[in-house]
Amino acid sequence: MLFDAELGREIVDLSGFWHFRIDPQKKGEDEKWFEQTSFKGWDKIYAPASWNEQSSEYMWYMGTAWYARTFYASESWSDRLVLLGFEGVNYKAKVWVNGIFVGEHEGGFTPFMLRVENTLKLGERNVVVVMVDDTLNKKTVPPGEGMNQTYFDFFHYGGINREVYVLVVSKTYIKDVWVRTNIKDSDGILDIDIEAVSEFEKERFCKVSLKIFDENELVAESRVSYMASPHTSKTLYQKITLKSAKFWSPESPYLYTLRTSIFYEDREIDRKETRFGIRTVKIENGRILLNGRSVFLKGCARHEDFPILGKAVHGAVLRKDFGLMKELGCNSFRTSHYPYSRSHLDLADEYGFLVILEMPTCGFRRTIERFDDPEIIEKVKQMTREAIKRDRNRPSVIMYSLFNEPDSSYEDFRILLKEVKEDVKKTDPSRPITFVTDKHMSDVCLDLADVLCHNFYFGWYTLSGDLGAAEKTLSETLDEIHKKFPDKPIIVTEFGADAIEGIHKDPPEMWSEEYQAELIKTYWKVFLAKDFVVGGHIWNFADFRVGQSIWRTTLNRKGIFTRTRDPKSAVKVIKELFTSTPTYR
Ligand code: BDP
Repeated sequence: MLFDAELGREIVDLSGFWHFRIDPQKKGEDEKWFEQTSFKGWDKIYAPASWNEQSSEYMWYMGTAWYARTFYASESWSDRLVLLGFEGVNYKAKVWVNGIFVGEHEGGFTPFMLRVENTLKLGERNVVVVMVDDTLNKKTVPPGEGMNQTYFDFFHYGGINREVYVLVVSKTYIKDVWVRTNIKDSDGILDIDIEAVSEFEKERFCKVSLKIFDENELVAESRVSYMASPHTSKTLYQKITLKSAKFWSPESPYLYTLRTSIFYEDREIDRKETRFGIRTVKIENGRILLNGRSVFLKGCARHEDFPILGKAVHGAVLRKDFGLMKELGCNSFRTSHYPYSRSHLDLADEYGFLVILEMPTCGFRRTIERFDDPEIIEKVKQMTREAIKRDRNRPSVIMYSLFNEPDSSYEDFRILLKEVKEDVKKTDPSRPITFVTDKHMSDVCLDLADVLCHNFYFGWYTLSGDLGAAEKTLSETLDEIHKKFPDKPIIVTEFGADAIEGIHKDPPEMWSEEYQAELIKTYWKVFLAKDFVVGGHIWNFADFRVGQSIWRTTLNRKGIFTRTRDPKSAVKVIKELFTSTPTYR
């Protein structure tokens, strides 16, 4: 693992086998397991990957588990800052280096970084210990009460699910780069914020250089100087115009790279690379406009889920999935129901997908949460902020979905939604926001969304087995919503049916491959007949693992592919539907 963004910096990847020990009685902290240097008697587990499917012993384990490993800290790291980066630990993490507590984090799908240089022994092996706690409760995001009592419909995989690494940077370094893009005639207009942190004890006069490369060569550059004060962070702003720029779109996902460097006494002391694409997204007259053209979103909502790996979907699987989506004629997906990994979204930028970035805020029911609870509000804001900060440079991300199927038919949900929306507008005012509803006409929060996103299961959970009635009700419901909000575009963010591979019925019956294909065809026909419907996402791309219940046979089987990506009958039908539906309408 080497993130493009970190090229040019020193990075140590901590992927591999970690010492591992579950702690059902939660005694590890009292017994100071974090001070251990020998891990005899501990098991082994691979990270990044969830612990559950790596051994039958851990399959249904929910609780505290400890990870430990060593890494070598080079002597050349003296007088530098050392950061320990975690891309995603589900759900809570507490971290110690050489027995010293260095920080903690809550939320399984967003990254965090901890400063560790003061605890390191240079020229030696150092021990990092991570205590992970994936216990669900009513105040976790998403909430739940047990492995089989979740308020969300996907398996609760625990552990270090995404990469862990050590990043070594200069004491003056670039913490964040944010590139906003705009288009004026044939030019690309870039508004760039550079957040530079300085931890030197003295003031230092630094120069920052910005170089923009297209796919081949340097196309623009600029410089700015500033005084870096001790222990401060400073945001520098630059505006750059790229003459006759190449714009990003699904059919031509053109990416630029911004190389930001800090120079001190003419020596480059830090460098960060940021990829971006130039494109605009606007909601106007009931349409989603990408670079001024009205787009139609075709695709599947998905999950990060794969046998044995759990919630860590490795590069080979991602490559396979993007290839399949392209073949199907998809141009879009939603990161249901949490922000996907960085490499996942890197591919979306490269393959030209239009992504609705969803937050891990699923299962917000009034019976389990008070929507005005300051603790919940703060948690949701923090996770949302972390996700947006990570992904706001991505051209693929065209919209933020702040919740999936909350209890938005109650007025008090507005409190939470409004607060989060206001916060989002501070972190990134440039993108439309939405939330995904299953409440339809009884939803009292739709006015707060820029785009209306609805999930429909007529013909499955209701009007079961009756596709004629499903078609009629779908059509009438969409018309009713449109009548109430004529200026807002509608995306059907979920529709589908479970199909068990190998079950065939003529005429089509529920659970058969034919019924799934017919239902999708029926819905698609309705969408295309209504110009206010600007997209449809099938639920789901692939079968995915869920908890145990009388509702599911180990998997949610609404995938059009099996869990290991074999096609069901619907795939052929969808290919025809999607390839004959143009991206611009
Ligand atoms: C929707 C949920 C999704 C479920 C799906 C289903 O948003 O998480 O997996 O229903 O029941 O309501 O398959």
